[in-house]
Amino acid sequence: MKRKLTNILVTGGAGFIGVNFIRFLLGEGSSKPDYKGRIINLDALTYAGNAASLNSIEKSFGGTRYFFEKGDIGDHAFVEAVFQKYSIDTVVHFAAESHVDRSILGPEAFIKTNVLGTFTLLDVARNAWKDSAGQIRQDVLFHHISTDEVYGSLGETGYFTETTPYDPRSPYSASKAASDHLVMAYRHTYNLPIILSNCSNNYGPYQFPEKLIPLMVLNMLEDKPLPVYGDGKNIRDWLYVEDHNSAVWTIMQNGKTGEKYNIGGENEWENIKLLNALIEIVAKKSGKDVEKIRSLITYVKDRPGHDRRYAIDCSKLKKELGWKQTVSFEEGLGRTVDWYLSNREWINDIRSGEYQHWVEKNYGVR
Ligand code: NAD
Ligand code: TDX
Repeated sequence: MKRKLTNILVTGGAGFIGVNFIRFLLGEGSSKPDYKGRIINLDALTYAGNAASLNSIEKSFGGTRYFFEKGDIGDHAFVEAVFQKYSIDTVVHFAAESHVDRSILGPEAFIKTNVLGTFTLLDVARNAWKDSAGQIRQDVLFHHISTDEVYGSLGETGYFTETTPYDPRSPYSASKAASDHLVMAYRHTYNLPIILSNCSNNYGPYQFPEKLIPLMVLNMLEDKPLPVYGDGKNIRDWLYVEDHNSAVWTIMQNGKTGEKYNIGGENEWENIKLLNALIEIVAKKSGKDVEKIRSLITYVKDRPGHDRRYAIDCSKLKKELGWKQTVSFEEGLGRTVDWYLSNREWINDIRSGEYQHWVEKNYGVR
């Protein structure tokens, strides 16, 4: 049965990947998908969310194809009302607490949003999507956005595939793993039409400057220390955010209901090597002295339980659905640095709230 995909509820649409997803789907990204329907953005606007990131979308599509609803995914009555108000037929569930360091310092919010919040969304969908005979409709879709971190940590070799057993090791990844299991359980128990995707590290515009790449870019521009955890040899697999979103859209349109797809960059970097590459780019674009920036590198105490290596095998997605990455790391990092260089207002805005207070309390000024 063909999916409707006409009234799409995007949860967490004011956060990094969600903002980029909405811009992409409404034609403001660098590739233009063929989407004619509506987007309903449900976001609690936590420290990580910024509705102003979608000002141009609001201006062009507000009240016709774009709608913003401020609220918590864990609020059953509110989510139910949003489902009814907009006749939601599709959910893309990005909303989460997403930063590993914060989950180590304060895990509770991660359990509330990532586990209980996902449960609430699933349960509202299960009730809202019943047909007149009480059967769950199959022309709808609940797409759950997850992470490669649920698979644990790799040694020097090997890759995560869709059948790698879960082995989460931080409160963040444990909460994401729990949400993945709930999504699968709603498929098996209630026949809810779900799809799950697990992606590697994203980077690009609008990423909150608590994550490695934007934090380092801003600290370089502000002559602040560049804090490298442990020996700097942990490895991540990086993907430009627009490529993640084109994969999600491909899966939503053509993926098989009930399946799980890995999404990755096939682009592994040791943190310290990535940092050195980034220093070269920032120096070139900002006119700062490369050696002066390099002298800011500061090795600091390791993150507790720091996963050593992540690497995604995304061959299922490539072979079955024909997706591929389109933005090279050099190109993507260049675009990202350009964006942070020219969006000072956004940076000041997002840093001004609760987050800065949290950073200062836990790390001292960075
Ligand atoms: P983010 O932290 O930048 O944004 C999260 C958004 O969710 C914010 O706008 C926030 O206000 C909203 N939110 C948080 N709690 C909420 C709640 N209870 N109710 C409603 N809204 C709430 O996160 P991101 O980096 O954009 O990640 C989006 C999703 O992608 C997450 O599910 C994350 O686990 C997953 N993911 C991220 C990456 C990455 O590298 N960033 C990689 C793989 C998967
Ligand atoms: O200051 C830092 N210094 C440092 O060495 C920071 C913030 C990070 N790091 C290291 C830790 C990791 O090895 O850089 C690497 C990347 O760190 P993060 O940007 O915090 O990302 P990570 O922990 O890998 O998780 C990210 O990718 C998977 C996202 O935050 C998750 O939401 C996603 O699920």
